[in-house]
Amino acid sequence: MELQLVKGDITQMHVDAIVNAANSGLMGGGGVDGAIHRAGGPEIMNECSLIREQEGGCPTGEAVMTTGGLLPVKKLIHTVGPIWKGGNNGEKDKLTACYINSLKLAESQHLQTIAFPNISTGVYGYPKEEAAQVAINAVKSFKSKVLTKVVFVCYDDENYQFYQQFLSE
Ligand code: AR6
Repeated sequence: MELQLVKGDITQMHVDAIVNAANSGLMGGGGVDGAIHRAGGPEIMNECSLIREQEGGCPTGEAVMTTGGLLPVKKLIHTVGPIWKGGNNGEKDKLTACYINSLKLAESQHLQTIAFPNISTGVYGYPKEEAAQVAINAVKSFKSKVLTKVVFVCYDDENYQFYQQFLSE
């Protein structure tokens, strides 16, 4: 499984699956969630609403799947990162679970390439340096015979620099 680092907008990625940093109501919002819904069109929200009706949304740390709407991907994986509350409230385990559960879901659908944003490092306030370490460790610990490539897509310079540093170590 190759690990790749890209600086830019995740909606431009040509991969089998893009991961969205959603909220547990799957209601859409700002940040990467807003960008994905804008680029992917209203069909994605229709599918999210259905999941909300049938399953009550998506708990923190878990992941659900929709189609990619107008995006050039096979699937969208919506995962819900933890809101940072100081670090002693299970944030690290929940953020790890976001990455692992997204990878498991991708694998279950025989998807080979997947792109992640920097989950929880925007409005949810997870410190970027720590979040980068959690993300990289989680992905490296996941041994897959199906997935061939995992792309970390960093939108801001700060995240990009932490990923560059930790991926080269
Ligand atoms: N492509 C890739 N990364 C992006 C993009 C983009 N187009 N736009 C922003 N980012 P956030 P969270 C980065 O706030 O902290 C939403 O309203 C950004 O630089 O999107 O998990 C949801 O609905 C940041 O590093 O997600 C939830 O309510 C990273 O995406 C809530 O925010 C994550 O920032 C989730 O908060």
